[in-house]
Amino acid sequence: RSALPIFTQEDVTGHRTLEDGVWVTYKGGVYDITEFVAMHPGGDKILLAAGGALEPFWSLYAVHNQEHVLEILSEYKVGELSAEDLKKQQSVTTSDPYSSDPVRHPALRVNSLKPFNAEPPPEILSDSYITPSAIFFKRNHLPVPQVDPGSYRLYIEGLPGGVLTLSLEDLKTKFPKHTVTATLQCAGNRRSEMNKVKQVKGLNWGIAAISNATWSGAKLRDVLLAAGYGPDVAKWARHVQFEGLDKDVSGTTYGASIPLNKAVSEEGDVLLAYEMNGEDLPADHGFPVRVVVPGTVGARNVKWLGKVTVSAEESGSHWQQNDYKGFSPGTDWDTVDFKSAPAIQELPIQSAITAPADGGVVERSSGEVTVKGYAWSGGGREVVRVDVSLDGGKTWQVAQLKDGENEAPPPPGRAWAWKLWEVQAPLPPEAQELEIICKAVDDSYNMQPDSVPPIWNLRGVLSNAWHRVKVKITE
Ligand code: HEM
Ligand code: MTE
Ligand code: MO
Repeated sequence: RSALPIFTQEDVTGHRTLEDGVWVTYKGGVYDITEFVAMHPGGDKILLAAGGALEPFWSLYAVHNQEHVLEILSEYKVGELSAEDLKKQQSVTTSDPYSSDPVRHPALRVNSLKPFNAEPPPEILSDSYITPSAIFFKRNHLPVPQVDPGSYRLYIEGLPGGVLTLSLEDLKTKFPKHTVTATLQCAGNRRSEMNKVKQVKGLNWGIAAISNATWSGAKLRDVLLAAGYGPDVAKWARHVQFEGLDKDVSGTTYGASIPLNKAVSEEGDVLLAYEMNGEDLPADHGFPVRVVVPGTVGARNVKWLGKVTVSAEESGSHWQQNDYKGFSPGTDWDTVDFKSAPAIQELPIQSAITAPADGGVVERSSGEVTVKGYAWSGGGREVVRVDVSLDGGKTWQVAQLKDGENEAPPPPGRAWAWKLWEVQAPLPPEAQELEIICKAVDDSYNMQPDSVPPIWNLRGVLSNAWHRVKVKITE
């Protein structure tokens, strides 16, 4: 062994600032990296590891798995970690919280790996009314929890009858099975267009943080009735809270809530879903049970559902209180007051062009162009029209809307699924370039705003301006 001194974890933890010195550990060595902090190519992120182990960070930022990085580190070695503390550490640092995440389809465009966030290529999205589960967009805030379906229990709380506990089997056999085709959209869909106007905080989603699936499960309404929901409860209760089984390092779970009325309404179609597209829910989409709240922002469709609570209050979760809210373009991070804005529930009218892709080309010889896209509105409002322009908005034509092939037309107020649409148009003879635009209209005559700046917000949510793509015409 080297002649370097032995330190305890406590010694290392005592060095967490530039004043006291910055110490870290790596594979049982103790390093005083105080002098290196200012030289670090990755900036002051390095201070996150101060007083602790480098391994968890380096497994996240794989750029460090190189010889020259280890050489730099070795210059700063001051000692060894005591054998006892090293052993304790190894049980923590060798376990990557994301190591049991499922395998994903390589076609997905990854926005962040840990946690996993990805969207399908847009041109694939519009090729099928029902999005295959493997390429359905995935939005996780935390590692995917592994839930054993046999011992899974769902707790329904806050009702006069006390806690109702249901197994997966109970959910499948004690309540009628309902199937709903519903589109899910993340509040951050199309955030990248807001980012171009002025920087926003959040994952840089393109136009495909939206997908459509059939969901089957018990109606939340039926389960709440079985748990004792009735007119007396309606007098005081206002919200239904959901808690996921996915946890952060401090044990905090993902959570959200929806208005009570949506949850108990016969027409709300809120499901405790155990199937997606006719199969068990995939791990990424909430196995074994997730909430599906048709017409409502993705964030309230809680996956890996552990608990349902009927309450006078909204969920206290970070994602209900301090995220997923809209603000004025004039509000910045110094002035924002999250309490001043309501949590996003129903989403506004939305549409986007999936083909041709922005920056693509069309050949003059083809004589025409086919434009495709999706359109959807929140709250069960049906898309009734999509207007498409090939000349930057000077002239417009109406796109052909398509429901699913085996889908009956939705009852009024319950249009939960998107419409795919298509326009085939001759190429304008003189044009060298097309600026293609789409905009949708729902049955309340809500329309999309024409540009991003008036709806820009610091969090980059609710990005639903007219979608514009430019394509070149090649001779
Ligand atoms: C990049 C060294 C700790 C985050 C780098 C690079 C080096 C380095 C040499 C450039 C690698 C290359 O491009 O070839 C070190 C050393 C560390 C340390 C010696 C510990 C003593 C950390 C920690 C974090 C971190 C704890 C995060 C919590 C990053 C990031 C980059 C980076 C994000 C990439 C920056 C970019 O892509 O522009 N580090 N690092 N590093 N480091 Fe570290
Ligand atoms: N539920 C849990 N438990 N954990 C999460 O991170 N993400 C939410 C929601 N439900 C999330 C969750 C968000 S922000 C969205 S947009 C949708 O799940 C995405 O659902 P999907 O991954 O099935 O597309
Ligand atoms: Mo989301």
